[in-house]
Amino acid sequence: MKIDRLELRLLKLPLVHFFETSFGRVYDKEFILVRLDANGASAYGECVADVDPYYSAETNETAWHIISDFIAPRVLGVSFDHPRDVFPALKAIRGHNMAKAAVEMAAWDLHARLEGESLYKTLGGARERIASGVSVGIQDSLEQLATKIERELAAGYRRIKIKIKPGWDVDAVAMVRQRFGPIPLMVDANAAYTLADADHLARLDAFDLMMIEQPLDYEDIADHALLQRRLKTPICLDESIKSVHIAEAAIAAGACRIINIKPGRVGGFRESIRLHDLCASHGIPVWHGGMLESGIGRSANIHLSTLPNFSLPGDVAASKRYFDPDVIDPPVEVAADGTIAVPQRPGLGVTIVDERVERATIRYAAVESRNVQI
Ligand code: OSB
Ligand code: MG
Repeated sequence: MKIDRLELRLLKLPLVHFFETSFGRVYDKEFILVRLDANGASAYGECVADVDPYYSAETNETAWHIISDFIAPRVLGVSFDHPRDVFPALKAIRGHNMAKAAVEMAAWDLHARLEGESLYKTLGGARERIASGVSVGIQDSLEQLATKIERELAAGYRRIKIKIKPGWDVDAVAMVRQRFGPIPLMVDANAAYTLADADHLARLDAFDLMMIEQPLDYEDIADHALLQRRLKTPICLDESIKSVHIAEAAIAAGACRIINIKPGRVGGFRESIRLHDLCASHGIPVWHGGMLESGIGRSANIHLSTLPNFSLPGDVAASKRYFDPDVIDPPVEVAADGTIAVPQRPGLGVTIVDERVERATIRYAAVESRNVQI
């Protein structure tokens, strides 16, 4: 496929409920949507960068800059035999995995559409339904947290994750266990602690959690290895796993027993598949993370979650928890058994409502190959 047009949009959608992590509270979702055109088909990739550099160093502004000034000239007018060739073609650009992933994932969608095949098949997945879990943010009170969890359990979700931070951790977990009993439960600290908190974090061992996600700094593999030795609860790394190479080091160091995969964090589907395979070869289970994606990014996550080592429920939940309406119609829905059906039509296999995309667009640019000098 020869990519002959790249379009960028910055979209802003209000969130149904605010979402709070250890690094702050958000009320809206602003994200870049990439569209690629080739051979008469068009395809989409959603960038998971945010307004601010709190989850990772990238932001929407940096991603816009890197995609327009450095990635577009390396893909426009270029014939790719397969989308797995896109990430290597961007090797000269250091970092900026979220920007790279948005374009690379659009190339996978494009390839799958041109082949007339559902994306999960192109990615090498097999299952037709995926297990869905939810990530419940920090609330204003424990009572509010209990109300939210009650609603998610009633909807059928297969596991509950709660966000924690110093001052909202052991008491919150104790409340959930006391109110809801032995449900599949885990916590995510988004790097809010240091090794000096090890004794405090070890108090969580009493609650039989599935895992504790990213307790320490995003750069800190060595301290996670020390902490894992002091905890019975498995550590799952998120922010720290910025590449397959870092994952190898983290596994070798014993820094985690589980890894969460977000394609945006590692540079797209190709690298996510490599990470998935690496984890499988070490007996490390993986699950699919979420970044409050719209239905477009969410459906990409659903497709990747069909690979065999995604053996734990992911943070891939129904559209209506986030956006009303979503930019796809029908939205992503969760069945009463806590599973989501994998779209079977070519590519992402969802219907994007152009008029909703248009209405949410706050910035737009398009580049065509004939205008570009490489
Ligand atoms: O750490 O997994 C995280 C959302 C934004 C940034 C980081 C994270 C999250 C979530 C939400 O936990 C997952 C989702 O429901 O999309
Ligand atoms: Mg996380």
